[in-house]
Amino acid sequence: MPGSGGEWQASACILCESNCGITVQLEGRRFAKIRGDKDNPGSGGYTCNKALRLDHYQNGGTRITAPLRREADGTYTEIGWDIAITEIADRLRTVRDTHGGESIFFYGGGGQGNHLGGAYSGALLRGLGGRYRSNALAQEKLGEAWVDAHLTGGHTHGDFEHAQVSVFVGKNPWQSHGIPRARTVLQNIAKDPARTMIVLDPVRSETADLADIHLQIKPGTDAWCLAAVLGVIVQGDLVDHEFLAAHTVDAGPVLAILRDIDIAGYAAVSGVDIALIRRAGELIGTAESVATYEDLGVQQSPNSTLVSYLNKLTWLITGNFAKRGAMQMHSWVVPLINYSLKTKTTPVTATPMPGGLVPCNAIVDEILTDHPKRFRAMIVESSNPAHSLADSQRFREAFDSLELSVVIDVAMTETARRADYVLPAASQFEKWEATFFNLEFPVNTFQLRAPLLEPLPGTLAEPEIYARLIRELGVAKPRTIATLKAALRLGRTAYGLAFLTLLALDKKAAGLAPYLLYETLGPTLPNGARSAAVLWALAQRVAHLHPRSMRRAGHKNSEALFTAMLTGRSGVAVTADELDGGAWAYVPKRNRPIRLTIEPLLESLRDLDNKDWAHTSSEYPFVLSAGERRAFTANTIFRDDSWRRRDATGALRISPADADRLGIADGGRALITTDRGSATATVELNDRMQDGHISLPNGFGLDLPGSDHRTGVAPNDLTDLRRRDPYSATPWHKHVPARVEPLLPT
Ligand SMILES: Nc1nc2c(c(=O)[nH]1)N[C@H]1C(S)=C(S)[C@@H](COP(=O)(O)OP(=O)(O)OC[C@H]3O[C@@H](n4cnc5c(=O)[nH]c(N)nc54)[C@H](O)[C@@H]3O)O[C@H]1N2
Ligand SMILES: Nc1nc2c(c(=O)[nH]1)N[C@H]1C(S)=C(S)[C@@H](COP(=O)(O)OP(=O)(O)OC[C@H]3O[C@@H](n4cnc5c(=O)[nH]c(N)nc54)[C@H](O)[C@@H]3O)O[C@H]1N2
Ligand code: SF4
Ligand SMILES: [Mo]
Repeated sequence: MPGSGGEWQASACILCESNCGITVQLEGRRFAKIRGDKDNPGSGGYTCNKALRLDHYQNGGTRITAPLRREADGTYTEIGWDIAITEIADRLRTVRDTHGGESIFFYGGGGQGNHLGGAYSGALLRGLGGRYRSNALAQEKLGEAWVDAHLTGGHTHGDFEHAQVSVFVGKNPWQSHGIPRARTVLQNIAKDPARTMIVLDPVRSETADLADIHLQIKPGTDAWCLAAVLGVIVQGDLVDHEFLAAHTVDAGPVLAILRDIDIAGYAAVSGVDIALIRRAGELIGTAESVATYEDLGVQQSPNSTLVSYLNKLTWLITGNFAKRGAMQMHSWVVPLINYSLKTKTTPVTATPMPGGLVPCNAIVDEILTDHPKRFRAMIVESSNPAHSLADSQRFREAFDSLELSVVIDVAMTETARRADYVLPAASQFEKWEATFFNLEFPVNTFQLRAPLLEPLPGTLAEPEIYARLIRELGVAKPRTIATLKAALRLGRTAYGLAFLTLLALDKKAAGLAPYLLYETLGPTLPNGARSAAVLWALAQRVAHLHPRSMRRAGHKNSEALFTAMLTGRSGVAVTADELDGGAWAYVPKRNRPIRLTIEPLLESLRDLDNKDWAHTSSEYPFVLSAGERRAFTANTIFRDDSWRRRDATGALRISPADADRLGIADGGRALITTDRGSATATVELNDRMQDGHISLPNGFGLDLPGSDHRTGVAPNDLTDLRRRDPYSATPWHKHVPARVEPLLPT
């Protein structure tokens, strides 16, 4: 019985994509004790400092416990679920009938710990005839996804456990993780004299402290620095010609440009000693194995898609793919991004949608316009775009202008506070939950988490919320459901056949598949695990695409895998592969051989000679990184400031020399101004920062109920929608021109 306390129960941390396994001992509804779960096949007992604070998520913030409707005067009225579902369905129907289903836009579908509900959201959107959706990946990973689609045809992940050379490009895994057991892995690399770590970061991050080579570039100059590193590899002929001949085509034009790179000139632009760049290039070019990880430091900075391409070229031209210690591809339980090369565009501004997602920086202009195809309604789930998207002011204007807005969340967030309807979700520890951050190789794991507690009265799990809306909209034929139920009574084999026949005959039913599973298979699953119904189809998908890897992980067929997922409380291995060569099985046919030339990006590479790397001015002389991961940040998942043990105010970090010049003391207050807004922060003198570079943490500046002041700065009060990448429209959150002025103590 959930919530009764006493025994240790398996679950997972929901604060970052590593989703380390935890076990929890309850006292009533409180998390009395939390430990790493040694039985978790992904994390093996590891956690970082943050997992132990999870009670502040479950019990710290103020929950919503009834559906809310916004009235004309801006106040909210609690309404019952039946009324909420009827009214929302009515209004969605009106928008659809007046403007078409494509004017209904879905945002979110999961955060760092909860994707199971999102698996059902697509059924609602497609049931309404909607086509456009997005989430936070569309402000970080779209450039990388576009490059991946051209090169290996899918997501790659480094084997840092074994890599001889590990390279972190704009990534601080000591704080942000992203690789299993990150701190242990980093310390092992640092301890081992035979292994090397290279870090590209303008800040001397905690990861840089452990590195052998810290390429401490000027912010925003990664493209020049990586081009110089590639120049060293090509000009020193450290290229793996055998790999190129066997597995790639079109290397010629790439190598030709790199042969002509002005290494000294580019090193000078990046502000890094040329000797260090040479050493980095030589190490990468001669190592047994190289693994790299690029993240927000470059993906939310100038030239991000080009940098992604250059990063991938470093390991491709040196043959560091599909072997032990190198870059690997992996299975997916369900892909989070679409790696098709056919990029659709948004309806109003015709912005390309790599990965199939509407780029976050395009959303405002898809709403705030009189274009007939504009988005008119928005459903937001498990996300807080009024806080997390660039230029919050503009986003709020856009959101407020919608004909209908619905937010599904556990708390009254910055986004919920402006929605027409707010629907209260059960927390991630009160329902069946999972993430699809299953990105590992050679063993890829998945964990279906059982609820630890009964849902707070008045709340519902997302799959049930979507099901109620779909039922009310009446978009599924009752006969379809009756047929599937009848087939299921004959057994799962008959059910599977009936399902396949249905999908083949009825295109509309295919879009509703998760909902149909929920209504038919769902109620037959043990322990109320109705939300897990969709896993049955996902297990079939794994069995269909990767039968050998699935069997190697110990599952003889899809039913066995489904049962293992349902019953393996600490998680299960889904696929297992050979470290050497196994990853090729995941490269789509169209990407074999790998075509190395991406013409527009080569054009951008050629252009670097003429390009200005600086975006500052006399008015805004600093580069602000708005949203740094620190020891006590976790997006906006905790809505309770007391969870933090340090950096309680979310300090502005600045170099001691800059602070001295400005006359600001440690602990003093400063005014930060950008072309989009200004904010005040407490200042921390920090010798990790180079002169001219300042940083603010992510996740601060929340509007909490019952409090009339914010703690720290909401970073997107300062960021600009228009500063974005030309290919993927990803924002420059890490590169905001800014001014800093001292404030007198008040
Ligand atoms: N503690 C904690 N961990 C988290 C999260 C959290 O909120 N808190 N969030 C999770 C999420 S959603 C994500 S996406 C990941 C992100 O993980 P990371 O990308 O590692 O996080 P950041 O700290 O935003 O940025 C990484 C580094 O980029 C550097 N940087 C800034 N400008 C530049 C530049 O111009 N070039 C280069 N090369 N580097 C630059 C910063 O100094 C910083 O060290 O973290 C996840 N993990
Ligand atoms: N300036 C700047 N902006 C950034 C970044 C940056 O570095 N700088 N980082 C960007 C990145 S990488 C990311 S990933 C985004 C993150 O930003 P968002 O995608 O907006 O996600 P979170 O802040 O993680 O918010 C998660 C939401 O889910 C809610 N929630 C928690 N549990 C549940 C549940 O069980 N059900 C439901 N329905 N809701 C739940 C929480 O209350 C919260 O509102 O921010 C981006 N924005
Ligand atoms: S690494 Fe991420 S998932 Fe693991 S305990 Fe820390 S915050 Fe939680
Ligand atoms: Mo993220």
